[in-house]
Amino acid sequence: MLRAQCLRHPLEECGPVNRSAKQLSQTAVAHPNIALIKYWGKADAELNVPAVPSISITLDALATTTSVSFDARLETDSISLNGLELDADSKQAQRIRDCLDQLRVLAATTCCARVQSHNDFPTGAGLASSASGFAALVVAAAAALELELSAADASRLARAASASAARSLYGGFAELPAGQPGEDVAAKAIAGVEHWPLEVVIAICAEGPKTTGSTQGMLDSAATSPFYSAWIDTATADADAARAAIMGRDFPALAAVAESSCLKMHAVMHTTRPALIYWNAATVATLERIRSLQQAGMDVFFTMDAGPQVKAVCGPGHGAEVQAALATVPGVHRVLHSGLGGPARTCDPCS
Ligand code: 2P0
Repeated sequence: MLRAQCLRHPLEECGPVNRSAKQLSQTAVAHPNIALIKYWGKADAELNVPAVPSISITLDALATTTSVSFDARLETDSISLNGLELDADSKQAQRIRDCLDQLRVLAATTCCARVQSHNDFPTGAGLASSASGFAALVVAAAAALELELSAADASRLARAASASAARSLYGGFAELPAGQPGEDVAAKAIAGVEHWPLEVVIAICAEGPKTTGSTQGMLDSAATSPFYSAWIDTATADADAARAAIMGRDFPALAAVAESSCLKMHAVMHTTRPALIYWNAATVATLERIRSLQQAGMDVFFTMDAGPQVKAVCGPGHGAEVQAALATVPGVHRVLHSGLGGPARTCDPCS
């Protein structure tokens, strides 16, 4: 990995030699995405290349807003998340610095940055905060450095930091292909929000951060789950079926393949050693309630990630009824309702 570690600059120049701004700042907003076909497993752990294709929808009701200022007077990168300064030695801070380093190489600068990021939803609880976080970071930092990156280039940089972030560069429906070791893959758009305005209801089944992060969890799964090879072998067919269902707006077909992808991933998680069990009692009760809604003819299906929250994907216009039904499930703390969101973008002012 190329590095351009940050330095304090005596001449207070921040950027390529043809610019002399003391401070370059931009703010960006990005939304989390929910995978309908799940990413779990790496073809290349160092370059963070996924071993399976994944397909997602981007949510409009949740957002990360990130401001990045490259400042010649700084001696180190300074990073705050939800108003708290990150410990410079933490893995999270290192991951953010690595991502900034990639952008510094492209801009031929070694200036340090001040990063201030805020999520308007629970962080690290299976609501894809790393996806929206790294998408917003890449877009804000690239704009601050006046880099004109294509969405695919920004997606590649976000993927190197956190693979699910590659998908949050796009609104609506997005796909991140599987790659070979060393392959610098990017996500791409499949369809926009207007193609099929699905709704998502999120049942918050626990508020705290998760016990095992996805990055370590999926490495453990590859090393220990006897189901991992079957997971890899069936992923491409699942992605093909989901893509066709999305293009044809075939809700039952999408529901069948998305629930299967989710449950296969959790079967791999459950058979990992040590076992990755992200569900709690409210998670299971919510699944049962969604099954009842399906039996009553409602267009709804479930998906779950590396956390206890259940995401109910609903046909257009069905979200409010599903929200009311899930709000009364025992153990559910609260219920969020979202439409599909737009791409990661710069914003000034950001509401
Ligand atoms: C997904 N997850 O497709 C799956 C489903 C969690 C379960 O993408 O190691 O935080 O940073 O690439 O992106 C979470 O994985 O992992 C994830 P890294 P990331 O949404």
